[in-house]
Amino acid sequence: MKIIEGVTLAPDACIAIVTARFNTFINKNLLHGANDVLKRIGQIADDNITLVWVPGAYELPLAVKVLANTKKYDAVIALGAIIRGSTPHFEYVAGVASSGIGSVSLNTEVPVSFGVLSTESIEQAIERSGTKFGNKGAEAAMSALEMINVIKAIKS
Ligand code: INI
Repeated sequence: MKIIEGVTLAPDACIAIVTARFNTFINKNLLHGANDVLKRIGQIADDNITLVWVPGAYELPLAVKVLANTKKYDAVIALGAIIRGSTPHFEYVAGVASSGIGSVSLNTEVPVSFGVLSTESIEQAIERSGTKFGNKGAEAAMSALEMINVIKAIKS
């Protein structure tokens, strides 16, 4: 049996990270987690990482799509935090972000990682951005590293 499994070392990879500015105090910790994993585990040089800031999670899919279509990046990582308020706005932003980001990956065949938190409260977002429950940005970076190698192995 031939088994394809991605490793997480990708020293020659070029990565784009798109980060939403909305809820920056959470997102900067997601970004820190993603960067740490790319450099320390992926062994990716700082020069091979491009960071793009967008206004909010709603804008993530378009930036991710344009980056993926350049074919300059082996993976794109989307980071953001959508925190429920007292109106339905949360649902609209979360829906567009998750379906939009997901469809870019399928349409371009460029691995795209979803490091976007959707939480009921600020506390839940803090817990998932480098405290009690890990760091969604770090998780997304690990997935990107693995998927780069899985897709490369499938295509080779
Ligand atoms: N953007 C977020 O990234 N997170 C949120 O929690 C959020 N909420 O709840 O409003 C949010 N809204 C802004 C949105 O992403 C767009 O930037 C804005 O609507 C302009 O298009």
